[in-house]
Amino acid sequence: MALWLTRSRTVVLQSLKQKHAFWAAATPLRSSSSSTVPFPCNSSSSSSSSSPNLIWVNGRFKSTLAMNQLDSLPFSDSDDEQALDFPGGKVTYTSEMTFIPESQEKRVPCYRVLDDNGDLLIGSHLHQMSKEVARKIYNNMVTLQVMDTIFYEAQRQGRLSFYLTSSGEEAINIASAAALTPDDVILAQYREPGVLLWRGFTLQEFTDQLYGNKGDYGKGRQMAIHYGSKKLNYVTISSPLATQLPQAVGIAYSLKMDKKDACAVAYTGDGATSEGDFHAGLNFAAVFEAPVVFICRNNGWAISTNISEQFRSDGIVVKGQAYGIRSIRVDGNDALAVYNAISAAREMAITEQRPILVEALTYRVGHHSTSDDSTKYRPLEEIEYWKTTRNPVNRFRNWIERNGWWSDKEETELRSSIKKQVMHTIQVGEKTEKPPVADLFSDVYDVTPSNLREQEKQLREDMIKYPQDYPSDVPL
Ligand SMILES: Cc1ncc(C[n+]2csc(CCOP(=O)(O)OP(=O)(O)O)c2C)c(N)n1
Ligand SMILES: [Mg+2]
Repeated sequence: MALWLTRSRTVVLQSLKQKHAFWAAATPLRSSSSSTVPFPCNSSSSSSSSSPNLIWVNGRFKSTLAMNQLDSLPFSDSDDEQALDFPGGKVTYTSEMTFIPESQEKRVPCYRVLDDNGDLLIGSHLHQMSKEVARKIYNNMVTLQVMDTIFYEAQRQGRLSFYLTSSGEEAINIASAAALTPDDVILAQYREPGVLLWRGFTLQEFTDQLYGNKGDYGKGRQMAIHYGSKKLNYVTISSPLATQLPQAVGIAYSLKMDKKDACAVAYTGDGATSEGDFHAGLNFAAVFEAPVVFICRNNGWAISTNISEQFRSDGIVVKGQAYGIRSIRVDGNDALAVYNAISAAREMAITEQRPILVEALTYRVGHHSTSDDSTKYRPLEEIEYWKTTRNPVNRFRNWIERNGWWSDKEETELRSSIKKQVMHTIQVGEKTEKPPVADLFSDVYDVTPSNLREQEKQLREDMIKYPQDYPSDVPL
C-alpha cells in the first residue's frame, strides 16, 4: 500500500512537472494585473473576475495557485534522480516515450571454439579435454551415424514401423552428454538418442525398443524411438511436445530440496518452444531457482515449418533473459563449444542453484522422420551445405586427427565394427518374441477395472477366432 501511495505521488509530481515545463516554454505568463479579465467574453461583470487565483491565458483560465505550487516543488533537471521503488528493484523514470525495440540491432553472437575445418580458433578458451574423452566423443558420434543409417534403411524396408535420425545433430547429442554426470536427470525431446548412447544404452536395447519386443522396457506399448531408461536417468520420451520442460523443473526442484550434486537437463527443439509448456517451464525454473539446464536444438525446422515462421525473436537465446534466465548461444556443430558451454552451464546450475538456457544452432540434415520428405519444402543445396561444409562429425574428426589421436585405419575399423554390431542386434531383435497380450492391460491400474477386463477377454477370443488378422509372434 505504502509503495502504491509513493508511486501515485511520484506520478502526480512528474505529470505536474511536465505540464509546468510545457507552459513555461509555450505560454509566457503575463502579470496578473494586466492579464486578469472578466468571465469569458464578458468584460462587464463576472463573479470569477474577483478570484485572485485565476488568470486568462490564451482564451482559458488557469489557476495561479497551482502554478505557484508547482514552482515550489523540488523538481530536478534529471528524470533519473526519481525512481519507482517496485518489486524486483528501482525503476527510473524517463520523460521520453520510448518503446523497447522488438530486437537488438546486433544478433546475439554464437560461441564456438573450432572453425568449420576443425582448426582451433585463435583466442579460444578451451577447457582441458583428455585424449580419452575426445576419442569417446568421436566414437559415439560415429556410432550414432551408423545406427541412424541402418535403422533408417530398415524402416524403408518395412522392418520397422517408424524411425527418425539425428543426422547433423551428433555434436549436440554426444558432446552435451559428455559434459554431464550420470546423476543428472535427462528429459529429452526425441532427437537425442546420443545422450542415452553415451550413458551406456546398448545397441540391442535401442533395437528392442524399435521392434517393441520383449526386451523393450515400454513393453511394446510406445511408438518406436520413444526410448527411456530408469537405470540411466533418462526419462522416457513423450510424443506431445514440450511436456518435458515443466517436468524437468519439478525434477530439478526435487534435486534442490534433496541438496543433490546434480541437475535436470531438458532438451527441446526450436518448434517446441512455441508450446505453452516451454514458457511455463522457463518461468517456473526462474522463479523457483531450479537447477535445470535447458538445451534448445535450434535446427531451423519443425517438420516443414521454418524458424522464420515459428518466431520473430532473435532465436531462442533472448527468451531466456525475458524470463530472468542466464543464457548462451553456441555453435551446435562444434563439439568442443557444446562441451564447454554445457560443462559451464551445469556448474552454474548446481553451484548457484539457478536455471540456464543454451541455444545450440544446428541443422536437421535428415527428413523430420520416415513419414516426411523434406525435399518438398527446402532446397537440396541447403541440406547439402550443412551435410558437408558444416558437418559436425567431420569437423571433430579433423581436430582429433590433428592432435594425433585418430587415424584413417581406426576410422575404417570403427565404422565396419559398428555396422556389424547393429546388423546383429537387428537379427536378434527380429527373432525376439513380442510382449504378451496381458501387458496391454497392465501397469496403469492397481486393480484392473471391469471394462478393461472385458476388453481383454474379447481381444483374446477374437485372436483365437481370427488368427490371420493378428501377428503370430504375440503370445496369448
Ligand atoms: C503438442 C504437439 N504438437 C504437435 C506435435 C507434432 N509434431 C511432432 S514433431 C513436431 C516438430 C517439432 O519440431 P522441433 O521442436 O523443432 O524439433 P525437431 O523435429 O526439429 O528436432 C511437431 C509439430 C506434437 N508431437 N506435439
Ligand atoms: Mg527443429
